[in-house]
Amino acid sequence: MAKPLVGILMGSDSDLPIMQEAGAMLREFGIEYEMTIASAHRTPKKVLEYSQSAERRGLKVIIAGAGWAAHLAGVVASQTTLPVIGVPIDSSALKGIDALLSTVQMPGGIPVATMSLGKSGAKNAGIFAAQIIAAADVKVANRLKVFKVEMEREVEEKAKKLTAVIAAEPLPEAEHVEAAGGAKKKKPRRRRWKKKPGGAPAQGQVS
Ligand code: C2R
Repeated sequence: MAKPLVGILMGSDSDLPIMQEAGAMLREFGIEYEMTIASAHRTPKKVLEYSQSAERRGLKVIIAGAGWAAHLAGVVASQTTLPVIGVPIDSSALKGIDALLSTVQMPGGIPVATMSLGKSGAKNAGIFAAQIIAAADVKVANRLKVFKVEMEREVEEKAKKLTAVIAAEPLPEAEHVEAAGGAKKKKPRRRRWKKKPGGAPAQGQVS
């Protein structure tokens, strides 16, 4: 088996249902990866060891996902020059706004490429890692191109289906007209009462 090129870290096993989306994308592009749990808060020594040895072990990109006060990606980025992709996870009572801000708001000098919250963020992290690797790997670059074309085709198929559904099902307004026996009848216009000429002037009116 080839050496892993991407390391996926997560702060807790509770992050796995989200972070496995990143792994799924890497598999789609044929990129070897490794996955483990490490926490800057709970296992700081492991995080330091992992990020300091990552480049030596052949990793090209690190993806770090964490919820709550998510310091994991930032701490990893402080220990390596490899690109670090952060995935904020919406696992807290604040629905991830805490993780988003603590992942994205890195001080100058220590960048973390922060993805969107949750599953789509983890999926994008996998794609983004593949894009970094594709800069020096034609095979991965070609797979990414195919992925984009397929995505476009899927959306076009959905659009065609939607057009067919709309054509087959009349809109509620049209149904209403049909049920009434044809075209909708116009409501008769109410005539406005006109004052007779020479009638009593209204109160306050100057004659
Ligand atoms: P538990 O479910 O284990 O209580 O973890 C994890 O990523 C998880 O989303 C709750 C949340 O704590 C997060 N966590 C961090 C870090 N370590 C764990 N944000 C860290 O180092 O930043």
